Amino acid sequence: MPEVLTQAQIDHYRDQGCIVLENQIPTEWMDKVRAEITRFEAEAATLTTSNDRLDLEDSHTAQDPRLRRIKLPHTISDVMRDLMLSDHILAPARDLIGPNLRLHTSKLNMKSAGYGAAVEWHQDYAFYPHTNDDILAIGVLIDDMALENGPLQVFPGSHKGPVYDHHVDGVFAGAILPEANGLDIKDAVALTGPAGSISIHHGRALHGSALNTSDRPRRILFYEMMAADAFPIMGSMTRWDGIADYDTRMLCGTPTLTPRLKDIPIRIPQPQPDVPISIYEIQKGMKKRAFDTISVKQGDPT
Ligand SMILES: O=C(O)CCC(=O)C(=O)O
Repeated sequence: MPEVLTQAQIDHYRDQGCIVLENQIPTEWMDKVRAEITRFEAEAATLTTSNDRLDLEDSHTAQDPRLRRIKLPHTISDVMRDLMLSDHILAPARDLIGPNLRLHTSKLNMKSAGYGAAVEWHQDYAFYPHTNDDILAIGVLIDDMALENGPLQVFPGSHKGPVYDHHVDGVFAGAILPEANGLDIKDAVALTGPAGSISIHHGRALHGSALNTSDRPRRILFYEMMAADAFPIMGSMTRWDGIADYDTRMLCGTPTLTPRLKDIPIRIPQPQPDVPISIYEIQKGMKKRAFDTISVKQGDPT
């Protein structure tokens, strides 16, 4: 029996590779998360370059601080760790990929009003291929998400298709151009909804997001996780410091030493570019970018 999702929601996710669940996170939680963001923004104002906690926009200056990502927030914020471990996040994940869950990573992507960076089209699975694809990302919508402030966009059904070649000139660039792969951007849907909603996208779903051209922020707190029996394939960008460290990332359930294998397409994200490990830096390897002008249609939020 599912814990929180209806069978219709589970079927929708399995068919589309994405779903928005509106108003999942109580206001008290959202207030605490926003207070934490304010704390990190104050820290960003003291920096001139990105560090291992905070990733700054290229246009960041001390006078005009511009934070684009809080890295691994669950390791530097008790609030964001506790939210990650709560049933608000884990119960829907368990309904979709089972009781034994391991964290892959967390990040809080900020698109500030008027300039927030685009994220080019990619599949998370292209960055971290595993032995099976019971892999998903839960996004906590910190702000109301509409077409103009750069919501996540997904090609529905793409999680059942190929793993696209995210290389440029033989080097992993962490992105693809939809039109060069026979995809029409008009088919993408935007995962919009009120603050406090969560989005869920499948690890193989092709997704990206445009610049924030609005006068309000767009912030999403992502928790990316997988079934505990999905093990990284050699060459995956998954951090691996041995099994003991790996098992500290268990979110719930029990770990295993027996990977489950699924017959799915795999492409190794190697060789890596000689840049910091950040999707924004890796995607600079693209010679052409998709997110200059784009129109999207509203996704089905059910
Ligand atoms: O923040 C976004 O809109 C997209 C984030 C994403 O896909 C990523 O960081 O891998």
